[in-house]
Amino acid sequence: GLLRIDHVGIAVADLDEAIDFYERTFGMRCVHRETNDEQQVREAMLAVGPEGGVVQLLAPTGPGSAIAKFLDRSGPGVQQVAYTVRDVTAAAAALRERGLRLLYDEPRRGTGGSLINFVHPKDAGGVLIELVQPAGA
Ligand code: CMX
Repeated sequence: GLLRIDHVGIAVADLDEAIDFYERTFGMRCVHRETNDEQQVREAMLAVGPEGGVVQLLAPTGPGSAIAKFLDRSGPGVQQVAYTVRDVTAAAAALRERGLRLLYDEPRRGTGGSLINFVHPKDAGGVLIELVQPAGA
């Protein structure tokens, strides 16, 4: 099952500008940055207070990126809601059994060495859902 909300992912055109906006405007703290070549994103995790969860800012690294496509179609905004799971393979299998389309046959690498998969937004009320099995879980 789902353990908690892992993060909310927001597509942005310019990562540094967006980090600056969240830090200055809301006093949030950038706690992690990385580039994920497979997903073609540069990303940053912004913490909300000491225990208020995190917002993930996602910027495309190339025109073929899912984030580039999202920005072209919808402009900047919420692109995904991510849930933490203990076992992404088991969680994906359970949702597949309930008739949902998962985007990957096998989990791929996400933030900080996590393992991830996605539910197609058309099978989840128009929301792209990410499943995240944290590294070392
Ligand atoms: N949220 C809600 N709806 C979305 C969506 C999103 N993020 N992305 C696409 N859609 C909708 C489209 O608007 C379209 O709707 P209509 O048919 O009503 O116009 C429909 O889904 C299908 O669109 P599509 O052109 O077939 O799909 P795309 O090529 O845009 O791909 C998706 C959509 C979800 C398969 C693709 O974005 C994907 O593979 N995502 C997973 C990977 C990803 O998002 N990586 C970036 C984040 C990396 C990370 O979190 O680590």
